[in-house]
Amino acid sequence: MKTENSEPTSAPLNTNPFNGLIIREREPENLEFPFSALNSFQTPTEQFFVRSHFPVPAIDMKTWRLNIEGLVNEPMEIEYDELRMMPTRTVTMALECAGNSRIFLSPKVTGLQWELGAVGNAEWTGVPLSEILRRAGVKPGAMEAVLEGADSGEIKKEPVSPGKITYARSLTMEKAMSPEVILAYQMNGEDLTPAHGYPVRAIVPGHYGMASVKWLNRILVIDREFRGYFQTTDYTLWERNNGYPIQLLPIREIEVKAEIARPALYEAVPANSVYRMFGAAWTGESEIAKVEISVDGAKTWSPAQLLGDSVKYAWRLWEYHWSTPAKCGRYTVMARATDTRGRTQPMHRDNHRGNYVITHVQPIEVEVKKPRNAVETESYHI
Ligand SMILES: Nc1nc2c(c(=O)[nH]1)N[C@H]1C(S)=C(S)[C@@H](COP(=O)(O)O)O[C@H]1N2
Ligand SMILES: [Mo]
Repeated sequence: MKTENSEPTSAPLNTNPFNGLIIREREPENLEFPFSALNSFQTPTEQFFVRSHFPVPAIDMKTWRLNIEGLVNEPMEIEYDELRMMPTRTVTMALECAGNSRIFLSPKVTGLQWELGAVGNAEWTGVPLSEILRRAGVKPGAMEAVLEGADSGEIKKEPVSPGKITYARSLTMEKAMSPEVILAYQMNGEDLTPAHGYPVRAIVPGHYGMASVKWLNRILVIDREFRGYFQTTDYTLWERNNGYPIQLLPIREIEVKAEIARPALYEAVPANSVYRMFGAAWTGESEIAKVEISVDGAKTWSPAQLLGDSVKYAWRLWEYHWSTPAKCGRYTVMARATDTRGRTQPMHRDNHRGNYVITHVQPIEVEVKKPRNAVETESYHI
């Protein structure tokens, strides 16, 4: 077996050489990973998607401090050098934006029109948040820890913000104290880049990307539910009972999902040959149990092979050798993941999810064609 950072068993054959990112928005910069270029367990930093609501904040490292305040015995100001001397932990985590795959929704919904690539899997190193909270001493009655970034601005598109706001999200005390939640200063073994939150960002494994606050400069412990814009006005879902909305809740945990990197949408696939389908699957507080493939419009499903070892919170690469039909034409392929808690991706979109948490099985249409040399041979005989 292989270690968590090794490459898949067999090297992908039909690798897309494209190495850059797709622009979804110029300012603030929002960039997508071209998912069909997926080629490794760990997403290289330069290919990791970027999701920012405001411009990258200017940070002066001479005056930068991480402030721990609120319901704590000892409020603290931690300098960057101090933080780097504290006990460390490294986690590999699939970070997916809650709006990933939005472009597939019909009718179209508002928000950045992400395809498959608002997700990446990187190795993050930093200090466990629990370590810092323990040092500060959380007082009885503490309910949530608010993580605040240094970036701010006004959201002028719907839903508009109440004037200028700062990016902030809260964690329940239970999640904040979980050992996997870290304040990361390194990504893939190097210091964070400005786009990914330099000097320090939260990494919240198991939750959608919005929880992993970048450019972190304040942690506020509070005795109630945080009601900030990014978890009341935006990034929320209605909890329902028999279809009736009960209460508006912040989006938190990741749902199980598989994505197909190859074939890409409308890719020309050679007829009557073996095509290596390839992709990744991930889930929330659980692990991937299986990925299944259908090449006949969801009538039958066959197991894909899971590659490497399972690493909790990271994605799992998979492959499937598809014996393509002899008959040319349009075919539909699908991938469906199930996790060890028994949750499986739904076949259809639940519209109550609005413009977030897009995990229903995506049909990918491909064009099965005669291999090029076969076509050439034929025309030679004419
Ligand atoms: N301070 C701050 N943190 C933030 C955001 C932001 O706009 N500001 N965007 C969040 C969202 S919605 C996502 S999906 C992830 C994206 O992280 P990345 O840009 O490193 O991929 O960062 C999260 N943390
Ligand atoms: Mo996001």
